[in-house]
Amino acid sequence: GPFLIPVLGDQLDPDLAALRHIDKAHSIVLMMEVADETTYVRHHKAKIAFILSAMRHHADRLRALGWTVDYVALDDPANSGSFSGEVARAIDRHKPAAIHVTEAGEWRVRAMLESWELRFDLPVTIHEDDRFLCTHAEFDSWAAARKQLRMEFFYRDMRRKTGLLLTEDGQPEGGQWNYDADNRKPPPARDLLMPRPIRFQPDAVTQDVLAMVATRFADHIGSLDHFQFAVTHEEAMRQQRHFLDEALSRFGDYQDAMLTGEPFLWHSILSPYINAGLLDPLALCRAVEQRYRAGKVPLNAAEGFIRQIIGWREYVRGIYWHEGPDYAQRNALRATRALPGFYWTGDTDMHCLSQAIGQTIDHAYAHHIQRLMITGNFALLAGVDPHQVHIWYLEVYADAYEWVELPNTLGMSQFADGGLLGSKPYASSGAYINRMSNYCGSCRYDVKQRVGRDACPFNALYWDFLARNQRKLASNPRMALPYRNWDKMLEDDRTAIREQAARFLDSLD
Ligand code: FAD
Ligand code: DLZ
Ligand code: SF4
Repeated sequence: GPFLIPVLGDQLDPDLAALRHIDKAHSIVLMMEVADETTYVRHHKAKIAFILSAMRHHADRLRALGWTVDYVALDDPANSGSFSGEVARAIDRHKPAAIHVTEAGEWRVRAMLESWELRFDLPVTIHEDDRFLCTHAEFDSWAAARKQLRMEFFYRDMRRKTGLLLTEDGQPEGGQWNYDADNRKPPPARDLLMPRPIRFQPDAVTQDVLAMVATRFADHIGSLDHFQFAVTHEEAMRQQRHFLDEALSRFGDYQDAMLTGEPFLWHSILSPYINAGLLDPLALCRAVEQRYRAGKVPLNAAEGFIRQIIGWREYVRGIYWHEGPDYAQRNALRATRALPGFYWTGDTDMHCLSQAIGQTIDHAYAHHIQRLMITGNFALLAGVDPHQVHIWYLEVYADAYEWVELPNTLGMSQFADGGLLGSKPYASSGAYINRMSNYCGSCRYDVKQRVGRDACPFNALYWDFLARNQRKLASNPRMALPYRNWDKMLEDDRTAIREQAARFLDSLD
């Protein structure tokens, strides 16, 4: 019999490990739209539409390359609803001699793939996913040699491994590894000439998917009215070139900036495509380096961007697999509050939150600082159960798969792993938001006040967070300064701040 090659929804790359060195003529590629994957969390409608449309286009691309593709659509009446169920049916149809598959991107699906050999009594080869620079073995040996797993040192190794932005004698370009200190400029005034991502018009395939998603997932979060994602490799490459030409040069400067009504700024909007397999992250980094070498973009932009991909992206993946399936259950600060309802509607007077959540509902997108310092920071300060925060992020972003979302959310943003990813919690009062955005100017709250009816809620919540977690955080040297400031405050002020926070938190439930 032939080889059966299941290709999952985030493996949309014709060069995928399981497809390489295998004889097309004696193989059947199996692609499956299944209910389980669309509902294991209640994904944003646009995320589902993006993935299913990209899968359908990818099947066509593989066929054009000479593969036989067996494609199971979500509304196929015989659809069993799960990967394992569909592989079972495909085995009946094709009587394969063996299965070849590329490793999955999360523990849940990995367990399924590992069960197939026994369950189907067929040889199953699980190929390592080499769309990543750092193998599991390399990460594990890097981690084994260290007490602290700091991204910065991992990143330097990845620079050496790829040769990206190195001089001929192996030194970092410009003399420094990291130019982050140059990348914290507050936003410029909003103007019409700012770059904006390409709006791809849905073709017939995408329109079919949009109609199906609108009815079948009507009760999931999110709007389809603004759907503008690329759904093919060619389209994703157009967005990549657009980013390199229009936005990269100022990516570094404004990486942390936020502006009312401008969801995208100088960000690339490439993560959904990279994660789904439509774009090659290393080729993208080489293109960025080439723009720098050609004198088209400054070093802080090129280095900052490359660090996000070969540094952060590879590092969080390493952490995810290194820490094991129980990582998702961690809750170092023992936070238990339910996620406030406005995370599903954007309906709050806090302008920064309504902006970040509103654009998430519209576009299944928010950039890094919005995820970290607006929605993430608020949940951290309010003491929301990190598992609920994790599920929300996994649902609402088009780029969210557990391997990348979980360490960013649970670790970096909620400090629920006790400080594996970040050496201190990303907690801040309104002052940071006011410095990096123009949000506070259009807010009903006053960012300068700590107590009273008009006080910005982030302020009292920030001090209340510190006070609440003093036992766990005060010994952290990087928290010494804020705790000194808290201890210096007058007793009455401290009491008023904590009462203010308590009243606000009560009003959330
Ligand atoms: P740009 O700002 O243009 O950055 C370029 C690329 O760098 C991104 O496309 C992405 O591939 C990579 N990158 C940047 N930061 C990170 C990071 N911290 N981890 C991994 N890759 C990174 N990213 C996801 O891809 N999926 C997620 O589910 C996800 N969840 C997140 C949750 C939280 C709480 C936080 C704080 C961050 C999360 N990130 C996630 C990281 C980051 O916010 C997104 O990668 C980025 O906003 C995507 O938009 P962009 O393509 O315009 O990125
Ligand atoms: C996220 C997602 C969704 C919404 N739907 C599908 C699907 O119908 N079929 C599929 O193959 N993959 C889907 N995915 C992506 C998978 O959840 C992803 O491949 C797994 O999480 C493994 O990493
Ligand atoms: Fe957000 Fe506070 Fe600024 Fe309002 S005043 S936008 S709540 S930080």
